[in-house]
Amino acid sequence: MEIRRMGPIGAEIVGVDLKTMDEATFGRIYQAWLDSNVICVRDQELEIDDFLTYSRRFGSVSPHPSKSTRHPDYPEITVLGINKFRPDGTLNKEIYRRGAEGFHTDGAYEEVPYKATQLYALAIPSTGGDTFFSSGYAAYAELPQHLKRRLEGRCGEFKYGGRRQANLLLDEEDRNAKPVRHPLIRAHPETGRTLLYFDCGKILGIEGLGDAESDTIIEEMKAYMVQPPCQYRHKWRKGDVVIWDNRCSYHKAAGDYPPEEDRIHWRVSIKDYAAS
Ligand SMILES: O=C(O)CCC(=O)C(=O)O
Ligand SMILES: [Fe+2]
Repeated sequence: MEIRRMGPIGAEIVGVDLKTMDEATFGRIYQAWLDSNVICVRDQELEIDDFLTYSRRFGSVSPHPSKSTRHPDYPEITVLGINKFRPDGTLNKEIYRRGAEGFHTDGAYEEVPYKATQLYALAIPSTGGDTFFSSGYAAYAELPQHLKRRLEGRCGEFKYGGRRQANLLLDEEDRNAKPVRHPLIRAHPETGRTLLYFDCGKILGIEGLGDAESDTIIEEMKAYMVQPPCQYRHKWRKGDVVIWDNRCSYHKAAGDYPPEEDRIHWRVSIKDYAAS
């Protein structure tokens, strides 16, 4: 097995079969993931059960609240990119552009947010459809002192769909979940490194601040989410298994591939065993 760092974040792993690797090999993969925020294992041939078994090495697999996009036989699997066209032939943008509205972290609306998200690429378009990643550590490091001071010890309030109420992928009865609170500046539970935990598409406001200041600071934080060179652009190949750490990274789908082509992934949300 070879692990190739792609820069300050992102690593590509080749020469391993995730179905048969041993514990020591998984240990190296897990460490590369902690070191790189996001990793891609290339060239895998997996059935759903193989994908779930591998995913469970990282934590417990938790069904996504969007019920309409779950796999019919495996609720813990979300399928990205299917049923893109409505019966009348129009493109459903919620599905086609899922994850493309801005850099975000998955599951900030959960009491215990997802530790990781993992995707397995089943079909890849001829052009476009990349995924962009950036680092929550770098975002924190570059925040100006006045923002660090204002945010230290404060929580954000988060909800699926955020201030725009972008919740069309949820069933109607699931749209009124209570907002949850998370500290905006925190240490990563495994690496100990300090990071900015933030998602402008899910945050409602910053506790203890008035609406105007909260909105202003949210706009300011947004500007720090992508810090070149701490970014990685993933160009998908069929058979890729990509896992990102939602605790210390942000990501965004390009949302730009030819809609008539397939771009299909199995996707799981993973929580820490201790937390679930
Ligand atoms: O399809 C992608 O590239 C990523 C979509 C996304 O944001 C997610 O699956 O959480
Ligand atoms: Fe996402």
